[in-house]
Amino acid sequence: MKYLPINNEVFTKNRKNFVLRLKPCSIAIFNANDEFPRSGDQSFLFKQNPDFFYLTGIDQEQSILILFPECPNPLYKEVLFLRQTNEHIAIWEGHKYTKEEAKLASGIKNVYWLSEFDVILQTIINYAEHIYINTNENDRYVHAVPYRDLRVFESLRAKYPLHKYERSALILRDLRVVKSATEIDLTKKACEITRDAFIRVLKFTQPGVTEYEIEAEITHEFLRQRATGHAYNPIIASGKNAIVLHYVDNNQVCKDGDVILFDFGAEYANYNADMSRSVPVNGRFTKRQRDVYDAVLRVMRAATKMIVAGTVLNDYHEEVGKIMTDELIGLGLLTKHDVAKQDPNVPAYKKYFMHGTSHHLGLDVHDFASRYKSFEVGNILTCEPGIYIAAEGLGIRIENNILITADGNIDLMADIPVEAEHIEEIMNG
Ligand SMILES: [Mn+2]
Repeated sequence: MKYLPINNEVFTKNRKNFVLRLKPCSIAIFNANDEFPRSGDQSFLFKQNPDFFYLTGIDQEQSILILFPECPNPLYKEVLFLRQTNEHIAIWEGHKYTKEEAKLASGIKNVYWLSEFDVILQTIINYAEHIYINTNENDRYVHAVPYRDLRVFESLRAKYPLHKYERSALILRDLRVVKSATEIDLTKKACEITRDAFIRVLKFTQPGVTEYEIEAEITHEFLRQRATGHAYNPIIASGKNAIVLHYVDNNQVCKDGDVILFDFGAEYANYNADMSRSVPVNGRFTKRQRDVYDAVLRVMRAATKMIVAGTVLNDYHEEVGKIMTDELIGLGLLTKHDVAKQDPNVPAYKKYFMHGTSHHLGLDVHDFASRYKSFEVGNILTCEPGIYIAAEGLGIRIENNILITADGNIDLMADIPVEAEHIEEIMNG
């Protein structure tokens, strides 16, 4: 891992909060993510399962966690299983956790090698009534490939058909959405690295540079500051490419007179930043670009004010839609007549602003949370309005990350340049 060690108290507390919500007489089993094949004998760079990391701080493949708070044998109330390393693995793959290191990283006292898992599980599982399994319940994604927790569930159900199976995801959905002080600090760190990469890019950008050269600058800044890498595939979309919402080709030349839309963020210690900015290639917005830019910024400012405890996501999106509608009328993109005759299910503004304004952010970039529960203190949300005008080859999005506090909210990206003049000043400095 490139990131610095994290105090294990946060993971110990997460496990404590999790087991408090289990039904009586329950055992919960969690698996690390699979290693995914890339080609030949290669795997993709390992990425830990976010729930597994949340509960253990262990960032290594083939690891298993058992939580059984009422286990009659006190040795097995909290057990971590790890892949046993050896000289061969050390030489070919490098360092893996020792038991001592894993104890220190996770705060779990009982650490065993993976080879002991089946025997230990068999000695305790029949004293439990419920077995909690960690299914991936993200409501925006359907997994075509059965992941490790699902495969373990199939084999457990075959061996232990009469236990009652339960869903860990319901508990984690409510826990993970409220961020602890440590999680907030790690997210802030990801935001700081992202800020530095953006400032670097502002100084680098000029007519004739390519989108991939800009991407390389960002990656350079991320890695030199201990980020694992990008939180998601970075979008470096100049001119009309900004109309493609998930443009990741990043292979065009940035032209004089165009605006570039950036959407990138660093991943630090598995926590993510998610930032968007839109800047003029030549360092000066045209009048029209500036008008659209300022409209998006006003919408972002107004929307940010609504990101407070008690707000419901759907109502919020509806309100932002109204504000955006007024701005689009101001820009001459919509008329009052268009709005008067609009289908309420597909409001007219959607032609120019087709995505949502906010999502939760955390161990997942689109973090796991209920869409129907109102915002709470400790939530981190993005705020990312945009206006995309295909006919003008212009797309502008601005996105900051907002932490909800007891007395309002804190913009975790408040120190990242966002005013048009400030951006122009840095680009021409
Ligand atoms: Mn986002």
